[in-house]
Order: sequence, then C-alpha cells, then structure tokens
Amino acid sequence: MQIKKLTNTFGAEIIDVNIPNLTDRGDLDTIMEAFLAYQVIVIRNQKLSPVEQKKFSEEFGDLDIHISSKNKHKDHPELLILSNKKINGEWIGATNAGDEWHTDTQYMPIPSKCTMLHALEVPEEGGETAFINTYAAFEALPVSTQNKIRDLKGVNSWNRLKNPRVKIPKQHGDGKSVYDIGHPDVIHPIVRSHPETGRPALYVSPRHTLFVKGMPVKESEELLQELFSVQQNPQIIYTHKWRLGDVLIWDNRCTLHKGMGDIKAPGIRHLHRTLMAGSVPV
Ligand SMILES: O=C(O)CCC(=O)C(=O)O
Repeated sequence: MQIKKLTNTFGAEIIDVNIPNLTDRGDLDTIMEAFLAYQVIVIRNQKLSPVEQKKFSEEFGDLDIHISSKNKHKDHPELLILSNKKINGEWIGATNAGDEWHTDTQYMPIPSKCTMLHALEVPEEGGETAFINTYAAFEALPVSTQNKIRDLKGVNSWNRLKNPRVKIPKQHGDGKSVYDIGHPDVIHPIVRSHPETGRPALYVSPRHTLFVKGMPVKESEELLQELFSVQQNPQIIYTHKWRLGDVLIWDNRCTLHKGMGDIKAPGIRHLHRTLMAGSVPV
C-alpha cells in the first residue's frame, strides 16, 4: 500500500489496496492512522458492492441511518444514493444534497464520525467535492478570537427553512416535507476537541449553525461570518476531482465539505454513501 499527500496540510490518496481483500490488521491500522493524520483519504480503484462497502465502513464505526426517508438504496437503507441520474423521469438519488459548506449530521445530538462516498460513475467535468481543514481554521484565528469562542456554543439545525444563508434544492420544492419535520435543533461547542487526536477544530458551518447561543442575533451573525471566512480561505481547502472507483472517507470532526455541483451534461455522477457513528462533541 502506498500513501501520498494531496495537499501540504491535509488529504491523502492510498493506492495498491483491494478493500475486499483487506484482512491484515496491520493494513487496516495503517488506513485508520492515515485517516486520523490526513482527515480526508481516498482509496483509488475500488469496485465495492453495497455489502462490501458496508463491511469496510464498519471498520470506522457503526453505521448511521440518514434522517431523510428519501434517496436510500432500496435493499440497503444504510446506503444513501447521490446521483444526477433519472429513471422513468424520476431522480434516483440526491442531486445536490451537500451544496453548502457543512459537516455531516451536525444537527444531531451525536453527530457522525465520518462519511464514505464510493464513486460508481463519474462525469468528465464538474461534480467535485471540496473540503476545509477545520483544525487549520482554528489555528488561523487570532489568539484573542480563539479565547473568545473557546467556551461558546452553536445552535445547529437540519431545517433549511430556518436558515436564511441557504437555499432549498430544486428537487425538494418548498422544502417543507424534507426540512420542516420537527427535528429539534441541537447545541454543540463552537470549538470541539477531536476525541482521538485531542486537537481543537472550529465546529461551525454555514449550512447548520443558525446562531451562537445566548448572543444577540446581529452580533452572532457577525461572529459566525468572521469564522466562516477564515474557514473558506483557499489555502486550507482541498477540492476532490472524482475518479471512477474512488472510495473517499472524511472525518466530520475536523473538516467541512461541500458538493460543488456543475456537472457538465451529459455527465453522470453516481455515488454510494455511508455514514459512521460518532460521539457527543466536547
Ligand atoms: O455531493 C457531494 O459532493 C457532497 C456530498 C455531501 O455533502 C455528503 O455526502 O454529505
């Protein structure tokens, strides 16, 4: 197995591995170490069945099931389909679910540890997924801001209708049946300490963090915008151009991500997604 860095600060690709044949504990441990060290890893050239993807996903943690009843694989509800394919005029998966910067399931009391996407079809152009290193975002803040936010909490929501920063994807009409489903908002620290590395990461996102708990609305939005702009510094962003067979895994505790869309017709992007259970952010 070979591991090569994708940027100076984070992201790595792993080659010369066949996931279904990975039985050696040492090889699996090397992959887990790379995941913690590089935050986003991509294992190239795989062809996993749903059962094989679920089995490999379980090396990272128990499988979470997505909150939405839509876009699930019909035989494997733990697999979500991300696809711009239509069959008989119907979309068969989520077309642009992750179109705003976010970290997965930040709206849950126990957000997911990591996410895995497996590329089964990829377009010639477009459909990239971009990542922010949120350890680096925290480190880039002035010490005075780090101290100011260290004990603050964010209120995080699944409901796009409550968040004026984001739009409702066209696929979901007015969005009520998908987002306005009474799922309670949750409170998490704005700076979270990674449970395995102990490093602090900036845990806010434009998609899910509505406001800072206990702060007047205007002041809260100004502070969040300041934090978002530090996160969105191109120097701490890696944009992944998909290759057929990629198995990409990212750590939701120390990264944000966003689907860049803009798939050039007639390109098809078809991915299978699994989500692995995490712990309460502290
Ligand atoms: O479609 C993408 O590129 C991003 C998908 C995403 O945001 C997710 O799976 O959580």
